[in-house]
Amino acid sequence: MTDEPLETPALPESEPEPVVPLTANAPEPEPEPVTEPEPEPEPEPVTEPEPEPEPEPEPEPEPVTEPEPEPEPVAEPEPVAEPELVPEPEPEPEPEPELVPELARAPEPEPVAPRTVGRLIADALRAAGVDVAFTVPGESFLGLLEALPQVGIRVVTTRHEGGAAFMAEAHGQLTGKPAACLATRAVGAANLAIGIHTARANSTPMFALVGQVTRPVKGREAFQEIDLPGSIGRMAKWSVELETAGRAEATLLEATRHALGGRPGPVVVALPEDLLDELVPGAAIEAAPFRPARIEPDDAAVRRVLHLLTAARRPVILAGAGVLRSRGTADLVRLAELLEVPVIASWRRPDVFPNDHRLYLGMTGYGAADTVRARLDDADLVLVLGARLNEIASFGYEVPRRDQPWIHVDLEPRGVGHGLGEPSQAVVADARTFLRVARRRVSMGVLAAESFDARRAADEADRAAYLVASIVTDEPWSGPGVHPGRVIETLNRILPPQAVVATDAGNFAGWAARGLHFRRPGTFVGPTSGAMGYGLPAAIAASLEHPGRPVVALAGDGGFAMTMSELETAVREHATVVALVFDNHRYGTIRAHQDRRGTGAGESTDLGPIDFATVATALGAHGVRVDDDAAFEPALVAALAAGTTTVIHLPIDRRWRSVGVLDPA
Ligand SMILES: Cc1ncc(C[n+]2csc(CCOP(=O)(O)OP(=O)(O)O)c2C)c(N)n1
Ligand SMILES: [Mg+2]
Repeated sequence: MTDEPLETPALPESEPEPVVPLTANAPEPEPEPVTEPEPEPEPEPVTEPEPEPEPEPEPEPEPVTEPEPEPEPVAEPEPVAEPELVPEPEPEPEPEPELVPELARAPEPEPVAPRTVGRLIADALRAAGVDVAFTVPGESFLGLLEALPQVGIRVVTTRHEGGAAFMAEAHGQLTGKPAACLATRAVGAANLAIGIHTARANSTPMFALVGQVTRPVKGREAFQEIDLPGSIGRMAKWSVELETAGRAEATLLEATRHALGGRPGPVVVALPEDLLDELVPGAAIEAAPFRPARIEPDDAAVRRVLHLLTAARRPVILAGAGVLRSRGTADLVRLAELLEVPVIASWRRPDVFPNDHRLYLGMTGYGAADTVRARLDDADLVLVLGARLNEIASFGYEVPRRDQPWIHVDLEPRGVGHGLGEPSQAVVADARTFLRVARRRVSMGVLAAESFDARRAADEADRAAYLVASIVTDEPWSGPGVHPGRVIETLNRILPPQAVVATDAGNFAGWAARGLHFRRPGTFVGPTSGAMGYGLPAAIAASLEHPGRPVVALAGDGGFAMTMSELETAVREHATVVALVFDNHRYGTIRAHQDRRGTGAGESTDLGPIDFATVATALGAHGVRVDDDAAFEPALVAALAAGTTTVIHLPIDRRWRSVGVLDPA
């Protein structure tokens, strides 16, 4: 329902052949305004086919009814012997659905005058692009809950507010459009907290709406009363408690601006119960649909970035969520090709660049192939594009090194004070606008064939080394249980390119981080907060957003058990998720930390068995246990075809410590 016609790139067809590098004397192009095309009408929803497992994903049949099909943006690696100075002819860049202008097109609800504050808030949410809300209901916000369906917002009831918040976060991460999660007073708010933190870490727009005690009892230690803005509100990007009906409209507009504007994030709005049923007198001020600005970079800054990039010997681009949110992947692919600069994905953003592209060199963070850090260390320039450089993504704030030249292009570039050295250049821009301006500039450059050829040869060698380092199947091991790497290899073979994967947190995720391949943007969701319990709810949200697409959740036994009651939500809402539970009967990540410390191994990290297949069937889903590698593929194929939610329980040899590390004991 959010997928839209794809935008054509700004570059003219007759663009001069790409040339590298730019020189200081490169002709000045006429500045072209980077204006977004007017939003087009939303297409009719497209019914997607039932997922059909594709045993042979290559060559890919283009799924005809899939709204995002597009040619793979990049051809297969070219023969090394070909002394091409210029990359292959420019394909139509992968068109990507515009996500934000849609906000301006949300169907206007019928005006109601007078309307309740609850209805006014529902109208404001709808105008902000919210089309789904996740909740455990409470008596404190019924006046809002009842109004949501009236304005066309789907309400999904969950089993725990943590699940609701994770689902809203995943929806926002996947689509760029905010979802809402609703909870009651202190108790519901406390349960929402993990999702608010996750949305903050992921820069995901989200509305967390929390019912508050009535105004007459406020401050009197009322039932489930806490200072909401002062507690969970402080985990959010912005928070507020509504005090009067007269302020409701302006406050919701302000909340929208904070959720979507600049670096997006979650907002918490506390709603006194008695306020929601008050009538708002007179004609309502029409909520101005909010559309985050495309922030165009300073032209001189872009030129300087390009000069630095082309003058460097071993540059690399580190790309993050900003590229995904601005739908800039196709532009990134083209710029990388034009400049022959390889791309590394920031942690938990593996879908930011097609992983089968010859210039893709892996993902940072937990589970990274050894070559990833080595290549970044070897770079004489790192262009950090739309990535926040958090602790995990930056290998403990060691990439970029303090003595390493780097450039930060971001809506809110990092200043000093985050443990990183100062960037050589900081550019305030959204990733896609930056990439488009840069691409136009590059087309004006002057060719230096030697430099281009040298880069291409180095890139081919780097790619070959990365491919070897990202193999996750080659340990000599024969059981018991399944080999996590072989599970990943099977997923690579079976899942079609439009499949969405959601991951939980834990050591099991290392195999996927290193070995699972993504070919299209918008096909992965994960918590950069490292929050356990995320995988299943996130997958449910993805399946509700993309009905008919294969959606796979990856989780450990610890994380899955935290939110597995949401299986009933999945069944009730007709989500079709395939949940893989990697079961080692322990909090394996923490056990690995204990082993590294050399003390207290096993203390508090051992868990008892859970029969996850039986749990699944008890909650109305399908469940199957797979005890060896041979049984996994048929189980996966059957689950993808089942048209319902299925849990595949995968017992894991407890000797696995983490990806590639098998305990000899
Ligand atoms: C909500 C939450 N609580 C605690 C942690 C700390 N933690 C990180 S990984 C982990 C264990 C994960 O266990 P499991 O899901 O079984 O995956 P495994 O590491 O065994 O593969 C824990 C407890 C966390 N990240 N999130
Ligand atoms: Mg475990």
